[in-house]
Amino acid sequence: MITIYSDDHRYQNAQSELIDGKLLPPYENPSRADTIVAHIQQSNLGAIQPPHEFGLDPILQVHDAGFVAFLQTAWSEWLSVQGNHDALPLNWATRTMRHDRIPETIEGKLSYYSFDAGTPITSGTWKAATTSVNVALTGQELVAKGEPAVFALCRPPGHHAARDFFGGYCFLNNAAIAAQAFCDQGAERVVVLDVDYHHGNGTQAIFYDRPDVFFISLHAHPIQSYPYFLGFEDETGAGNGEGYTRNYPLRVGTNWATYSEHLADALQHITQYSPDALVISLGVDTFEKDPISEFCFTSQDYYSMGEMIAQRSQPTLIVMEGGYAIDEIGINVVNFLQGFAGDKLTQD
Ligand code: FKS
Ligand code: ZN
Repeated sequence: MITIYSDDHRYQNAQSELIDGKLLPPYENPSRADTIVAHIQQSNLGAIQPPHEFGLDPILQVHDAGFVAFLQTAWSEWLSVQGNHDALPLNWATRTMRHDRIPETIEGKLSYYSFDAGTPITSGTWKAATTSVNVALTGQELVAKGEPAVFALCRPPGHHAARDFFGGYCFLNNAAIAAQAFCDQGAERVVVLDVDYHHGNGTQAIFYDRPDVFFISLHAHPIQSYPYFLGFEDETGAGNGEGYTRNYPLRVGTNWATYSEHLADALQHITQYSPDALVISLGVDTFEKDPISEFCFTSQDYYSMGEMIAQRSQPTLIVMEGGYAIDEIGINVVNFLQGFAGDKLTQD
């Protein structure tokens, strides 16, 4: 299986992350992708290729133009007002407040265009986020040209980013942009299967009222876990998209035995839909030792998961999302990819 990767992910390298009431060294840091690519190099998985540039057009098929313009200039505006430290929002328009006025100042725009305070914008954020999109789109192009499966080693991740807001370490929604590219190239039905620990609220919202992209997600129950306000079972799509969103919220402590039963159900729905292409939002933060998550997968479970999903045999783009147990992140991703490719386990 071909991997698409660029060192430019290292441009997203924040000083700290606001989490659990503390400013800590970021969990979402460059060593994540560096470790994954090192493990792929040591495995027999296949070639690693660089992305190429796709420009803003495919991004603007999914994201709001004002939001994209904001992301592009946010750092330089912040730098001139606040100085050379990471930019973070501090407040949001919640119940009874207005959502129809876009502030003029950078502090206000950060608030308007975000949904959490754990996603720092840095000097390199735009470079890293657009490279991450190019990684996904380069993979998408190879799949569209006939590669059965490609791994897009995206960083920063994307699935929490919606049409016009960032958050959850995500700025641009790599998986959604790739799914949209399949549609724009003539695919009639695309599935996004999201197996990250956290609900992919951004991807769901982007495609919620559309029947041509079916979003299916297994994740920690939003009543217990981030992002809290989307990903419940009764969210099934709207308008023409009714029936083309499916959520499997699972309780904290879920292991592979329980998870795989729900995954089997999800895969049946995928088969019935008969998609032209499959995009997998792959997070390995379902791992038992993940520092910010509470499912109980073992490293071997990722091989089983890859194997199980591969049985559908649709053209597949695998897009990297979360996973924070640095010591095992490479093993877990390679295990999934080898399970998917039907390769022999080289490491466990
Ligand atoms: C824990 C609070 C955790 C932030 C969680 C962000 C998760 C990001 C991710 C992605 F794939 F996008 F990277 N707050 N007490 O893993 O879903
Ligand atoms: Zn996650």
